[in-house]
Amino acid sequence: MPLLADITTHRSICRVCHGGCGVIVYSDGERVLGVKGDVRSPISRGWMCIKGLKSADIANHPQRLKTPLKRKGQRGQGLWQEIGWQEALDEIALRIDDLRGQHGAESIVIGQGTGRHHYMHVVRFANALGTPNWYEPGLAQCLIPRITVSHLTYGGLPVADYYGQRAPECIVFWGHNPLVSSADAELAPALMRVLRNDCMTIAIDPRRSETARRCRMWLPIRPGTDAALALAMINVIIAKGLYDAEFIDRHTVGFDELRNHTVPFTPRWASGITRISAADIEEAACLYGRLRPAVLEWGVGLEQNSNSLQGVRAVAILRAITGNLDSPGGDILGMNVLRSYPLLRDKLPPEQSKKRIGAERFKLLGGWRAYMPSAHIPGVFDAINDGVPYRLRGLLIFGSNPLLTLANPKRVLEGIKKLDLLVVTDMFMTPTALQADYVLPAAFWTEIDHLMGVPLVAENFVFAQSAIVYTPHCRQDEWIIDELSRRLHLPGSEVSFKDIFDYQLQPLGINFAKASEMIYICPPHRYYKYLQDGFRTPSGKVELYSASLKRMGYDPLPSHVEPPEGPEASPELLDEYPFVLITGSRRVEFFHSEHRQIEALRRRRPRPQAQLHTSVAKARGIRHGDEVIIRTRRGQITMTAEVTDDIAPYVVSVEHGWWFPERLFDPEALWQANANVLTDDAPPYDPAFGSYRLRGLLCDVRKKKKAKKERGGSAPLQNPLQGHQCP
Ligand SMILES: Nc1nc2c(c(=O)[nH]1)N[C@H]1C(S)=C(S)[C@@H](COP(=O)(O)OP(=O)(O)OC[C@H]3O[C@@H](n4cnc5c(=O)[nH]c(N)nc54)[C@H](O)[C@@H]3O)O[C@H]1N2
Ligand SMILES: Nc1nc2c(c(=O)[nH]1)N[C@H]1C(S)=C(S)[C@@H](COP(=O)(O)OP(=O)(O)OC[C@H]3O[C@@H](n4cnc5c(=O)[nH]c(N)nc54)[C@H](O)[C@@H]3O)O[C@H]1N2
Ligand code: SF4
Ligand SMILES: [Mo]
Repeated sequence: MPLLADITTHRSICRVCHGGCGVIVYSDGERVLGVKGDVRSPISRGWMCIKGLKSADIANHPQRLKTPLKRKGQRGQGLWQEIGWQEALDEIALRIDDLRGQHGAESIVIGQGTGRHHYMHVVRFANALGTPNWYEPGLAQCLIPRITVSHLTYGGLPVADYYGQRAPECIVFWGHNPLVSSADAELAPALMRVLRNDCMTIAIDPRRSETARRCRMWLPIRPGTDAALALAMINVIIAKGLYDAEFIDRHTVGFDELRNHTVPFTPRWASGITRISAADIEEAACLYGRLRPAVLEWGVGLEQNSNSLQGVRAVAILRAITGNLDSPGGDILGMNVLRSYPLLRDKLPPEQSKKRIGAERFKLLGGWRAYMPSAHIPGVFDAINDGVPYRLRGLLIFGSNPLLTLANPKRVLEGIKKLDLLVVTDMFMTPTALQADYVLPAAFWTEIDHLMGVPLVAENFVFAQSAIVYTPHCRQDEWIIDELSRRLHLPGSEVSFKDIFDYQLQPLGINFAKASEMIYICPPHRYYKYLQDGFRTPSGKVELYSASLKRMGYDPLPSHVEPPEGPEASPELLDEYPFVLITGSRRVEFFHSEHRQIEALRRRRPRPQAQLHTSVAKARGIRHGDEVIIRTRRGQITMTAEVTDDIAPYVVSVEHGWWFPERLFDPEALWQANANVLTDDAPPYDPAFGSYRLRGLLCDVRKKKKAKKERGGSAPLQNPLQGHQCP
């Protein structure tokens, strides 16, 4: 028990999720003893979510990896030799060098996880190493469509202005649940403050999510049909003259084309597709069109389907025609106050870029117009498994758990077994790390030096933190990358990640040491930047009609495409799979596949849950808390039923990321409740991003029967998709 006199306090930034909440950390110099919210944070103002509050439990968890490990037995057997850092890094560097010499740098894939502190450093490493093949489980399925479309349409990613003098009059939450997700450092507490005002709020979501429950209007959309709804809202806004004529006249191109294009897309047309009544569509469009300033908050619900480009484009255009861009209390364009991360793109030779898996086909994911060119994940696993178009042999993973977070994880495992080299850096032994040749213990947020732009990508503010406790055994990912780079004599290896922090801070006239003293750096926001600078698009205007997309062979104006597996496109499947499946709606206790071993969090949510509507439960004889089997054409999993009225009556929503640390060595446990057994990594993909389908698929749900009762079957169910009429 440390004496009170030995306890020190530090101010820092939580990064259990994408991060950003201000924290006071109590420590005895060796361990984190506890945390609480920092009231001085300009955004979180003392608030923290339950995961962040349990940071000490995570930091000090007995199952944290404590030393580098080298595999002794078969992959997945869990027989390890403990080795030192020098030995591990020397051996890994040699193995990388061998692969590079024998098969080319492109044979080594770099995998990483969502929006962590080391994100850009990993991309830099791939470029320096000369491999075009890096990936992240989000990207085409998360944020890259929103970022890319925003750049194509208005030259930057807009974020909600919850921080200025003026509050929004209207907020639309589109496939987004920020009260739970605090996604991309757009933190829930800022939104909570705004919601206390009397503003109009509309949620477009198949579930009445935590955020939707706080909204005045809930539009339970059929998953994967967002483009149709957005097109109809554009139609109404134009037909009723609710657009910002002056803004359109002065700052946009292609309005006439847009107007002509959207004439057929009436609320009545969209109603049949989205299963939202025409009256509700019209009302939502009128509210969003009339109230200014308005914010349109969008989430990953728009992207995890095979129409991600045009769905996101249609929604993006709504912002532009209503003149809400970069206005106080509206959707503001990023200030990008940090100098952009030196990614060493010029070190990747053009002949190597050409070898990027999927680049030619998915131009906005991997081609030269891509925001941050990366490889197409299903293609990567084809290349590992089948050697097509060439064999990928090494995989270095920094903070990701692909056996839980990628679609078709059984194929991922098959591929992993074939690799010559798998290195996983993680804080815990995960199912993925269990397959590795080397496992390296990663540092937790209290143990790292870090600089972040907030919100991610837009970077209106800068937060900085320095390590509070240095653990002797764990290392920050950036340090590991620097050490490998030096051993491999890679370009840029003379620069350390901390030098890069100083470089990024130059425009602010401070260095990292100063920034981490200040912690929160919040320059005033400049609104209406386009009046002076124009929009950062080829025409300098908002491109409602995108000539760039047309040149690349994509539709210059958005359109609806039916989800390829669904009640309209594949009615022949409805007898067997009568429901629409969505996966991965966030839960506040867990970040993706993390935290199942953190007792205080797991106790709050001990079992994986599937949400289904009361009417479905009744017809299937399912009660709240029953075990249910959810099946798609690709496989089945078991979860606990959460029966609710807060979901469209034909939708089943399953949690993602579930594994059981207490059953790490049971091979069946990995598939038991793994949502991605149900999802689809097969074509068709989004034509520009290659997005695959994690939401909007067909499924069935049945009560799991005890062996004896199995014969009885369940009551015949009236198909909730056929015959569902809009009011
Ligand atoms: N079915 C379905 N699948 C999905 C989604 C969905 O909605 N539905 N969502 C997708 C999306 S949007 C995303 S972004 C991905 C996320 O996919 P991943 O990024 O693979 O998700 P995590 O489970 O968070 O994996 C992160 C791993 O990194 C470890 N870790 C945490 N911090 C650090 C660190 O600082 N360094 C290192 N080295 N390791 C660390 C954690 O212990 C964990 O094992 O999942 C995707 N998968
Ligand atoms: N606690 C916690 N926070 C997280 C994460 C986490 O795992 N846990 N993950 C982080 C990551 S990487 C991401 S990408 C963000 C995601 O953050 P969000 O985008 O806010 O969150 P989700 O809950 O994935 O999805 C939002 C909503 O989309 C709805 N939805 C599903 N399909 C559709 C559809 O077809 N159309 C529409 N309109 N809505 C649909 C779901 O019901 C859900 O309520 O969260 C981040 N924050
Ligand atoms: S929302 Fe994210 S940053 Fe804030 S306390 Fe929770 S985990 Fe930490
Ligand atoms: Mo994500």
